[in-house]
Amino acid sequence: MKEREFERVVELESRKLAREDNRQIVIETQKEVEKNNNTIANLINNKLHEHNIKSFDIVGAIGAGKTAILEKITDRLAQKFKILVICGDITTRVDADRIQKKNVDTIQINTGRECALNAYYINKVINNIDLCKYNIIFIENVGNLICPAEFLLGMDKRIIVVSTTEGEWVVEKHPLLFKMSEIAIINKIDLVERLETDLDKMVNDAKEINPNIEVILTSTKTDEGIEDLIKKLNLK
Ligand SMILES: Nc1nc2c(ncn2[C@@H]2O[C@H](COP(=O)(O)OP(=O)(O)OP(=O)(O)O)[C@@H](O)[C@H]2O)c(=O)[nH]1
Ligand SMILES: [Mg+2]
Repeated sequence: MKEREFERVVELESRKLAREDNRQIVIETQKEVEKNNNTIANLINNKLHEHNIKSFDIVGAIGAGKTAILEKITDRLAQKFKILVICGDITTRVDADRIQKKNVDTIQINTGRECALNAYYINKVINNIDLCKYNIIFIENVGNLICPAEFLLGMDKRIIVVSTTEGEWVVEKHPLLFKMSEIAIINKIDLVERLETDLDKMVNDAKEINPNIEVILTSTKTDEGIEDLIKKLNLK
């Protein structure tokens, strides 16, 4: 799609997405938001492909270790690739500051009352940066296992992160995001004996919900699984 046409469609879609009125309209708009969100997400994805950028949307429970995993993988990849990390958080830029220490560019998006990033936010970022500077984009979504399911962000792959501390039922309780993800990370496996979490159940549940999902067990404390995760990103 030509640059100007792209801008026009996104502008139109974005305006619809931003519309908010009374409660009745909000409900109607939420459906509209989902529809238009995916249109914008597709446009974002096309634009990233035009620039040969590989992209990943990391979702997961609060405190499951999304930022810790990003710190580990950017630390290993920063010498070889030009990386941008976009972090979503309600109010702070704590996560972006942590990742920036690994010598990669970061952008923090504060969502205020919203419990997930959406394609509209990401589109704003994409339109304001020089995409030629990057070959990988990671997005860390706001920590929760429900809202991000509604909003695709135009990334190539979605990675879901849960950890042993959330208990062995966390996968079966949140099937939608596991269905929508290509890679599932079960983090904090260094704690599994102490917590007596049934790791096999978590792995089996993920596979049952989505037989195509790659499940990787990691610990950012012992580095177990981190190299395996990097291989599965298929970056070459
Ligand atoms: N034991 C253990 N602790 C971990 C591991 N990974 C992360 N943590 C700890 O878990 C806490 C939360 O980690 P974060 O990386 O901030 O988690 P997050 O998912 O980014 O959290 P939010 O962005 O707030 O949702 C920190 O205290 C980390 O040190 C792990 O593999 N093992
Ligand atoms: Mg984080």
